[in-house]
Amino acid sequence: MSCDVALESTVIAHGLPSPYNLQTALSMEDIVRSTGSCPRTVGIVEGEIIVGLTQEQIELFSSCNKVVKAATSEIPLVCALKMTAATTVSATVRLASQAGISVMATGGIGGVHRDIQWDVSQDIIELSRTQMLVVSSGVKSILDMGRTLEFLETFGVTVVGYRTKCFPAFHSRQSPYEIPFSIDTPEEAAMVLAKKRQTRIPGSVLLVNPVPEEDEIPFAEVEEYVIRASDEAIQEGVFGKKLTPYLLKRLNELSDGKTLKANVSLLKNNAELAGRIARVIENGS
Ligand code: PSU
Ligand code: MN
Repeated sequence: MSCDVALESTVIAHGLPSPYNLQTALSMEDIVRSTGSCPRTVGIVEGEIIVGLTQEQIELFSSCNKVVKAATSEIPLVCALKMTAATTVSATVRLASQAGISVMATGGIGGVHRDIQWDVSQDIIELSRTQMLVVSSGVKSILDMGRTLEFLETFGVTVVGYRTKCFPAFHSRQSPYEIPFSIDTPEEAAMVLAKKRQTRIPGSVLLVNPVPEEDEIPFAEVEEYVIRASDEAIQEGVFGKKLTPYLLKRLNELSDGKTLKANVSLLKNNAELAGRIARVIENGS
């Protein structure tokens, strides 16, 4: 088994502002390397699927405003039309799995949005059908966490906390939601994935790893920003693919950069844990 760790490119192209996007993407790769694993950032360049973007390609994703955002369902379209697309968690999980990779690191997965309009991310559907271990800091705080957790349950995604029994809320370590199961080591994480494979249960293991303490923002504070930003999105008629990038940008402005700092910190922390888990898997758990 390879000790590759897949990384997504939507967070580079549409999630983080420049120059933090490029810096973070490259540091995540370095951190994965420092654990002895091999980073493979996934993206689609002029219609070609790349599992392991070069530094130049990562630079392109972080600076070019023609990069579209592709979920799994859009992979055939952007390939046929020879477009350049950043892959979301759903597309990354699918493409990385097809390339034989079993571990991925991201910030937060998509889920059920809070607004009145029905908006549920393909991430959950993909996690229900592709076997992968995905390290994230929960779901994005801009989402409806309760409903997202119910959706994860309905779709049979195995959710487990890393040294926590509280479902982390991305920018915060705490939330009102509990997780019944938690593990403490990369070895246990690898074992959970191995058991999911042995029992032939489709879908992923979502390992939720709270943001490092020094960079967390209290839950109630983030809630305030999210409520305000969501109201503004409704007023300005922002929805669909543009909603997540819009809200992340507004949160950063409202929090005076604190949400960005937390976002970068948790991405690096997740890359490290994913790298350590991939090493354990490679060594044959
Ligand atoms: N979390 C972040 N920033 C992001 C994303 C998640 O902090 O940019 C991206 C991921 O790629 C995720 C996607 O898969 O947002 C979900 O988008 P949507 O809600 O449109 O499905
Ligand atoms: Mn959506």
